[in-house]
Amino acid sequence: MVVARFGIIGLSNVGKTTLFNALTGLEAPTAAHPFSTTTPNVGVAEVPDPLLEEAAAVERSKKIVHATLELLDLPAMGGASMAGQFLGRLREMDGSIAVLRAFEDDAVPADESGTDPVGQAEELLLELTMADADVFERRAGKIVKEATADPKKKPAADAIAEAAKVLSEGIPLRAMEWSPQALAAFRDLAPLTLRPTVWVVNVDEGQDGEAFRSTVADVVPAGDAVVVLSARLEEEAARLDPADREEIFAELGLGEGALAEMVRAAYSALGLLTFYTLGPKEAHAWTVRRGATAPVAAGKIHSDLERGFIRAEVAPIEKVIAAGGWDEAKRQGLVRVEGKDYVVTEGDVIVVRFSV
Ligand SMILES: Nc1nc2c(ncn2[C@@H]2O[C@H](COP(=O)(O)OP(=O)(O)OP(=O)(O)O)[C@@H](O)[C@H]2O)c(=O)[nH]1
Ligand SMILES: [Mg+2]
Repeated sequence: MVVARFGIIGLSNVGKTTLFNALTGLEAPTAAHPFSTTTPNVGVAEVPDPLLEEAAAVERSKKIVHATLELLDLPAMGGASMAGQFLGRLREMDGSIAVLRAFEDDAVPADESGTDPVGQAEELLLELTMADADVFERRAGKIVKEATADPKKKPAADAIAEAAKVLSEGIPLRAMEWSPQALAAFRDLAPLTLRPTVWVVNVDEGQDGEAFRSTVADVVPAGDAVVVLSARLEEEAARLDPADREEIFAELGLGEGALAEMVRAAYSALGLLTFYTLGPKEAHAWTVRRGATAPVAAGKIHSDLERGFIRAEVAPIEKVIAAGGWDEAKRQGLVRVEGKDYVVTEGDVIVVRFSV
């Protein structure tokens, strides 16, 4: 099982813990005063997945198994509390979810963050970049010396020195192209600015924040995803029965809800995709790296399926749902037979034929 781990970061009182609660269904304390989170909250989010639920309904699956995301809700950045230890925890994550406050609320002081998401994005980026610069400069100092005695270390030393220079100019590492050798040299240093980041603009219920998608995207490294949502609305919705939640989102014109979009962006930022197995016992969402072949995907389900892989029957989940189930999709000729070189695509439903 691929586990995707994300750290939730942001300035104080922007709604980090509220978003964490919305995603995990937990009830970690949130408060209207700044710096309310002093130790990290840890939780697991089920990936909201309307297609999985629809497919389970047509197959009458007894159980639904969602893909998951591990989340770490950190104390605010920008304060002394964020120095050191918590950045270390963030370095252990695969990616970051950065919360930017756009909502205005007199009851929730905005002294630490303001309500301009663009300025906050710039501030956070700079803080992470400076933290990396520190680590890289220290390492560069040592490894450049080591390389004079051991020429094998020269390429790594050059790459780290170059990265230290880039960082000290305020440029996050993912804004530049690096060779595979350079990236390998950086790995031990776990740079924060190489982590894929999803930027979440936290608006008030009913506030139109669509314009922030492009204004935030303009100041963050190209390719970072920007999502607009109301953390408080999502937190309230997460406490409801799924059927009521759907109805409320439909009434508000929010479709599947912004959390689903946010989590998909997080998955895609890590280069992960979702495929499915469906049956009367369970409807199951699985996670693999983009580019994984059918046998590798089969191995996520069970190692026997990878070892004894013969072929896979494959159909897109939307078509399976539209046909009214897997058997009907097969009768309609919508199911393809794929061999061991087949590269799995997002939304594939797979039946593995194997023998061991
Ligand atoms: N009006 C409004 N209030 C919100 C929204 N999201 C969060 N809040 C409120 O803002 C306050 C701070 O939320 P938290 O989730 O504790 O914020 P945080 O970023 O975790 O704060 P620290 O841990 O102190 O840095 C709480 O009172 C929330 O209810 C929103 O979308 N709209
Ligand atoms: Mg908090």
